[in-house]
Amino acid sequence: IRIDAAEIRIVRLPLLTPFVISTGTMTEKVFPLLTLRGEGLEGYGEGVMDLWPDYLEETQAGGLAFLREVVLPRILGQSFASPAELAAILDPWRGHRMSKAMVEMAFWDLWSKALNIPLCTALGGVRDAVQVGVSLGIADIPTTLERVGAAVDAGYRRIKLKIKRGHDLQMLKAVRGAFPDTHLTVDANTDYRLGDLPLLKSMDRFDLDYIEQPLAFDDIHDHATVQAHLVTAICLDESIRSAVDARKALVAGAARVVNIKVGRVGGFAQARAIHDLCAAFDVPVWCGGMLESGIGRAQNIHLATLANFSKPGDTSSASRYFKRDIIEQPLEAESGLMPVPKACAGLGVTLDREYLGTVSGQVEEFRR
Ligand code: OSB
Ligand code: MG
Repeated sequence: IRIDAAEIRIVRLPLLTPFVISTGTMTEKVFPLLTLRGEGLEGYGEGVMDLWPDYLEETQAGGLAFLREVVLPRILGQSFASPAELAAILDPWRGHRMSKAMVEMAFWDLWSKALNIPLCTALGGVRDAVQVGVSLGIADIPTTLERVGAAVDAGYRRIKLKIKRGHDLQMLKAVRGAFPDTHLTVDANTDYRLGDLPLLKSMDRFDLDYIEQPLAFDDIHDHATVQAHLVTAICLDESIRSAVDARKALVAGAARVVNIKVGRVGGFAQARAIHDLCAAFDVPVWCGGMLESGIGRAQNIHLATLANFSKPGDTSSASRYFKRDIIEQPLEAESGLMPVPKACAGLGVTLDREYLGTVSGQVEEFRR
């Protein structure tokens, strides 16, 4: 496939309700969308980097400079027979996994469209719908109880509660008390320290499926120490950027569950390598999310069709976050199952160009 042209646009989607996590509050989703053109087709890749380094280090400014000045000049006008051939251009460069993922994912979309097969088929997926839960932002206890009830009634398969220091045990006591049989998890987005071990241990009594990323974004070692003292599984998110990270974490016993975000780890090949490695360790994985638009959500859903995605992921209905999406197909879950979009080959979704135009800022075109 020859890559003839590329486009990068910045998209701003207002969120229906502010999303609060331990590191901050999001009121709108601002993300870069990459289009690769070739063979008369288009492939899309949504970037998950934020404006500022508040989840991981990568920023939109840095990542997009890397794409504009380093990656695009090396791939425009070039032909690649497979995603692996394209990855060889990206591999030598340090970090920038989120921007690398944009290119790699857009090429997988283009490649599977050229083969006229769904992306999940190209990836080796085994199911037509994926299990999903919800991720609930930090709120007061009555609001949280109401949100949990609504999500349980809607059929979601697990409820993930965002926590931070000072907003944990009381809230968990209230939610577990009201919902004794619901699959519950918590996500601290790195807010705790090794010294919080007694507090983390006291979460064992809430029968959580796992505690997601309690410690620092770049830590594996201290998570292993904490995991050794807990009955509850630790799930790593921020700390796993590659299959090498995953190997170190699993060998060290730092996690018994892994959250895979394709946009965080550099693309589908790396996501699949982490998935396969976890399967070899008998560690279940699930597909995380970054409040993506329909393009990013479609990427996540296709990935989650791989066999070892045995726990419900975060790709809940788009209508929970946005009044209107930039794609034409509604990505809505039913009874906790999100169908794999297949309106066309590849990602299986089409852009709502009219709406996309109204929510796009800067649009840059690149050709050789
Ligand atoms: O840690 O999983 C996370 C959203 C933004 C940044 C980090 C995280 C999240 C979520 C959102 O939990 C899940 C979703 O996309 O619905
Ligand atoms: Mg997380």
